[in-house]
Parts: sequence; structure tokens; C-alpha cells
Amino acid sequence: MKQEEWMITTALLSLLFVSSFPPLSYGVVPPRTLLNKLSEGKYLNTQELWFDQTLDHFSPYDHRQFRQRYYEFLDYFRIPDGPIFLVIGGEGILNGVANDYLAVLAKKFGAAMVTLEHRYYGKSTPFNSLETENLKYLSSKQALSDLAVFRQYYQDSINAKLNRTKIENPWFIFGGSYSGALSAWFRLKFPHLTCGSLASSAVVLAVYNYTEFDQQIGESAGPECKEALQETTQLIEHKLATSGKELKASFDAADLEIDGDFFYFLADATAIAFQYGNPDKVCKPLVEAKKAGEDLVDAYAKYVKEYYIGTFGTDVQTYDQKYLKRTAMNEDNSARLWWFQVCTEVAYFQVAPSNDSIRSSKVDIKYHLDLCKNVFGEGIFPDVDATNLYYGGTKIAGSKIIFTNGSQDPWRHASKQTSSPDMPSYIVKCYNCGHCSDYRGCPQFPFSIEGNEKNCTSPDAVHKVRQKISEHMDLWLSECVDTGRSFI
Ligand SMILES: *[C@@H]1O[C@H](CO)[C@@H](O)[C@H](O)[C@H]1NC(C)=O
Ligand SMILES: *[C@@H]1O[C@H](CO)[C@@H](O)[C@H](O)[C@H]1NC(C)=O
Ligand SMILES: *[C@@H]1O[C@H](CO)[C@@H](O)[C@H](O)[C@H]1NC(C)=O
Ligand SMILES: *[C@@H]1O[C@H](CO)[C@@H](O)[C@H](O)[C@H]1NC(C)=O
Ligand SMILES: CC(=O)N[C@H]1CO[C@H](CO)[C@@H](O)[C@@H]1O
Repeated sequence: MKQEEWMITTALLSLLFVSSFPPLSYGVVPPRTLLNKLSEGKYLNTQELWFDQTLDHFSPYDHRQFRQRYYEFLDYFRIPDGPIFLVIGGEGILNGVANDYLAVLAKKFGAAMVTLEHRYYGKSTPFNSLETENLKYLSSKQALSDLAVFRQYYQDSINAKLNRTKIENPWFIFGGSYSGALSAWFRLKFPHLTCGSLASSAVVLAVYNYTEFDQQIGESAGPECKEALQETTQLIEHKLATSGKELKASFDAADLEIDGDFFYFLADATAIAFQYGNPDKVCKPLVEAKKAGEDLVDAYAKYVKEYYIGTFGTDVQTYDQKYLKRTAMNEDNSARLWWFQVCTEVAYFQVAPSNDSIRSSKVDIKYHLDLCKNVFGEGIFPDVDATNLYYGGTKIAGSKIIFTNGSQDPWRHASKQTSSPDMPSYIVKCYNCGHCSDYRGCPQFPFSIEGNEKNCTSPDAVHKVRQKISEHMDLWLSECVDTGRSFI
């Protein structure tokens, strides 16, 4: 096809999917879970599109629907037979098609990019209040069915625009972190709907007692920084007993009345540096303060306020159980929504290990279970065994799924541990390789356009894994086309 024709058809396609809702701007997604910063950054397209989704995919008689938001980017699409990349929206507001490394892949493969906001998050909200009862359709299982229904809807609408029927483009599905798990699970449950899956830092194992999270932070920090962090925690624990109010205020966290909430906030503040490829931001000031005999708590409070709250944009109240209990809709309900998923399905409770912990031992199983009960009501706790029974955990029996994990990422122990020809697994290994480095380059925060790998301490490590990803995609997409996917 000539370049001109291609551009006209692309413009036509974009025009045909018109949205009637003006874009609203939202603040930064609260990183309470540390998983949901991924939708933040620079976008290729932010024009909202909508379609009607089934509320309950598993009821034989409930036919209610809600409006689900999505975005597309068609500039690279090789009409009519290019692949379609389905990028899964995770546990946060979805503001557009992110211009990360997937854009580079889309350019390379001549792919259309389309991304669906996760049900309940952002504007894809079925109800106008968030009582626990209203959250009963918020689950990974419903979300996977959303993706299946959406995939069919979108293929049909592409076909309608192109005046054809019964032809299918080859699809490939992508996700990172929780949406990485959804990406793997989608290929597992709907292998006829995608040629393959990229599951980046995919937390496919539901874990009740996720002590490896804290242990990995210790490993990523190295002995000197780990010791400084541990000493800081001990000092804070002592200070809290005598002058709690002033101490919390010195972290701009006076509202966190429950000590567990305060300690969780601090634990996340530390984790974020390693998870997103900025270890020196927390290690340097603490190690220097320790060497100079200066107050560690002061140095740490400075880091928390300047970096975690300031630069990173954390909203302290998302750690406050009083806030998490609120059921009225506000600009961003992600914190309550994600806690509901945590408290019902996947847990990933980031508890303190019994030995050598960095976080306070107050962040234990009881803290998490009490939170679930306090925020959502009696009887709400995660049945991780049921979740792992349903999906297989790290023994997931899928095919054509690429797993990647970052060497410094505390989440990597909830991802797949082994590699096989049909489910290859790669580790992206370098000093600042964290959560989803294959998508986002280094550091993973702030956002770097097209996931540039230049600032990784080993750009080559990232580059090699990306090359592997591309090779698997090439093969699986070609196998998909050869067998013909006209299953309608
Ligand atoms: C599709 O078919 C209709 C009716 O035959 C025609 O008017 C229209 O131009 C066609 N569109 C494309 C994109 O080929
Ligand atoms: C959680 O793990 C820790 C450390 O391995 C262990 O001491 C504790 O007993 C575990 N708790 C539960 C409830 O499994
Ligand atoms: C506790 O951690 C320290 C430091 O890593 C280690 O030397 C020690 O063996 C551990 N003790 C137990 C009981 O695991
Ligand atoms: C790499 O780091 C430098 C220095 O901090 C910064 O100016 C530059 O924008 C970064 N490049 C990318 C691609 O992130
Ligand atoms: C926890 C972890 O790092 N899991 C795996 C990440 O990928 C590499 C490469 O396949 C594995 O060796 C790790 O076990």
C-alpha cells in the first residue's frame, strides 16, 4: 500500500471511532500498591473511546452493562493485515496509549495498538458508589472476560470499517505487573484469541505471606545501605513510642493514626526506589548520614518528603484506612479498588520477614487482615489457594507467553521462576533494572520515551532481552497467520 493511501485509511479509522466525552485530567495515581504507576507518562493518543461491556460475565440472567473506556493508536498499523497489540490496563486510571517500548515494537511489526481500562478503575466504573457490595464484580476473572469480549468487539469494528467479514488480524497481548499477570492468564484461558503474550514482571503467584518482597529490597540495597535502612526503622520504632505525633508530622504523615499504616507508608517509600530503578535516591543520603554521624531519621524524612511525596507524587492519605473506607467516588479511587483485589484474590501481603527485616515488624499478616476487615467488612480475606488453583500460580500451564523480570525488583519472586521453550522467562539484570524494565527502560520512573535503555547501568542487558521478545513475537505471529485465524 502506498504511504498516502495508508495515511488516509488510518485517519478514516480514527475518525470512525469517535468519543463524545471530553478528557478530564487526573492527578498522579497513588502508588500505595507500588504496582500502578505504570499508566503514568507520555502518551501517543489520549482520545477516549467507549464501548458497552457486560457487568457479570458469569451470570446466566444478569444482562446489565457498563461503559468501558479504551484508546487506540493506528499510525503504525499496516492495513489491512497488520497485527493488533492489546495492551491491558492495570490497577489504575488509564489516560491513553503510553509511548513506551511497546510503541517501538508496534512500529516494527506494523501493529495497531489498543488499550482497555480495567473495570472499576478510572472512568470504567459500573456503579456510582464503592460499597463492598458494589465491588463484587471486581475480579481478575471478570477482567479477563472483559478483554475477550473487547477483543472481539474491536476486531469486528475493524472488519466493518474495512468492509470485510470473517477475517482476523493476528493479535498479541501485553501487560506489566498485575496486568502482566492478566496478560499471561489471558493467553492461558483464551488461547484462540491471541497469538501470544508478553507478561512483564507478571505477578502470577498469589502469595499470602510475601516476605521475599522485603528480602529482595535488602539484596538490591546491598549490605551497607540495608544496615542503614534497618537502623532507621529501629530508631523510628523507638521514637514512635515516645513522641509519635511529632515523628509522624516530621514525615508529613500526621493523619496516619494507625501505626501500621504509617509503617506501611515508610516501607513503600523505601521499596519504590528499588522497584523503579533509583536505588541511590534513598541509599546515598542514608549511608552518608550514617558515616557523618548525623541523624538517620532526619535524613530519611527528608528523602520521604522530597522524593516519595514530592517527586514521585504520593498522596499520603491513600495509606490511611479512614480514607480507604470511603465509598463516595472521587477523582481517583484506585487505592480502595486495588486493596479490594488484594483482600479478595491475590494478597501479595508484603509482611516483614521474621529475621533481618527492613520494614517494621508491625507490618505483619495481622495488619493486612485487620485492614481488609476494617476497610471492607467482616469475612473479606484473600483466598490465595483458590486463585492459584484457578490459574496455576508459577506452574501456569500456558503456552506462547514471554515472562520477564527485573533483577532488583521486589516483585520478581511472585513471577514465574523457570523457563521453557513455550514459556520463555528472562531476567533483565543490572543495578537499576526494576519493575518492567523491558517496557520502561531505566530508571522506570520518571518515564522515558519509548522505554529508552540508554540510562540502564547495562543497556546491553535490556537490549538482549528485548531482542528475544521480538524474536518470539515474530515467530508466534507468523505461526498465527499461517494457520489462519478465521474462527467465526
Ligand atoms: C464499504 O462499502 C460501502 C458500501 O459498499 C462503501 O460506500 C464504502 O466506501 C466502503 N468503505 C471502504 C473503507 O472501503
Ligand atoms: C510468614 O513468613 C514468616 C517468615 O518466613 C514466618 O515466620 C511466619 O510464620 C509466616 N506466617 C504465616 C501466617 O504463614
Ligand atoms: C538472620 O539474618 C542474619 C543476617 O542476614 C543472618 O546472618 C542469620 O543467619 C539469620 N538468622 C536466621 C535464624 O535465619
Ligand atoms: C539519562 O539521564 C540523563 C541524566 O540524568 C538525563 O538528562 C537524560 O534525559 C536521561 N535519558 C533518558 C533517555 O532517560
Ligand atoms: C524470581 C525470579 O527472578 N524469577 C526468574 C526470572 O527469570 C530468570 C530467567 O529465566 C529466572 O532464572 C528467575 O528464576
